[in-house]
Amino acid sequence: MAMGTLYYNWFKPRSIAIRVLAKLLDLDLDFIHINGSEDAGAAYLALNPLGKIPTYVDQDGFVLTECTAVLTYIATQYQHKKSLLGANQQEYFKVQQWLSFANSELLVSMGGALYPIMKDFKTEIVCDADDCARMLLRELQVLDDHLAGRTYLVGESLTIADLLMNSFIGCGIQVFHQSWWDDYPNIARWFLPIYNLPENKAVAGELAKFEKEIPPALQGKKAQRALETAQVDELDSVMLRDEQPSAVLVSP
Ligand SMILES: N[C@@H](CCC(=O)N[C@@H](CS)C(=O)NCC(=O)O)C(=O)O
Repeated sequence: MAMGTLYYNWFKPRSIAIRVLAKLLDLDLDFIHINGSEDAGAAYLALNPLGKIPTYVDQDGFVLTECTAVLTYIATQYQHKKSLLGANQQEYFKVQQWLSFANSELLVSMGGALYPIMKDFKTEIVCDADDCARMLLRELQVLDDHLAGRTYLVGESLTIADLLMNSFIGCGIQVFHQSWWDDYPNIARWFLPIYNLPENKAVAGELAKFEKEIPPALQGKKAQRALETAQVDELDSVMLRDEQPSAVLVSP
């Protein structure tokens, strides 16, 4: 008998880290693919009234929704196999902090910034794309600053916070690869070794590289600097043009 059932969706990032966790812990889970809330049947809605993904059902029938709760629950249940919750109580809560940051800040901004670019994604847009872009860049900077000199988000070993954050950053890097590698060197250095873990690769596959038209606000720091230089040049030439008549006026 399987140790539990994960209702997931191949393409939705909130399911990826749980599947990677199951591999790292060598768990025998059943996996049931759910398309989305719109066509979730009555049986699934009884487990998760919003019809959202993921949902986990333990072997004794205990039902849990919300990806961060599911990750924490499974990691706690099987902590004896591998510790992925931090080395002490403070690290445990730092893990919770980064799970929440990833799920309720970074992924939300990234979704709002990404969906208009990936026009083939059908989804509900819940916030303005420009606001999301601004927030996303601030959050990425916070993450990059935090990861300076660190291998993992919390403490000295891999935790579920790394798994969740890595799956979300992976979604973004596939689209913003032109700028993120350069703009966020600490994220890049942290990202690859975790992405390349065999357990992660088995779930997430090779990192795709989409060539999409990126709006100026998200083109990265180099593009931003080029834009600012162009604006300063333009301003200088306007000022020079404006100065000429007065120079003529005061000349004898
Ligand atoms: N707060 C929930 C959010 C779940 C959620 O929004 N999942 C998305 C997939 S990543 C979903 O179910 N989207 C499909 C839909 O809304 O139809 C969690 O953290 O698990």
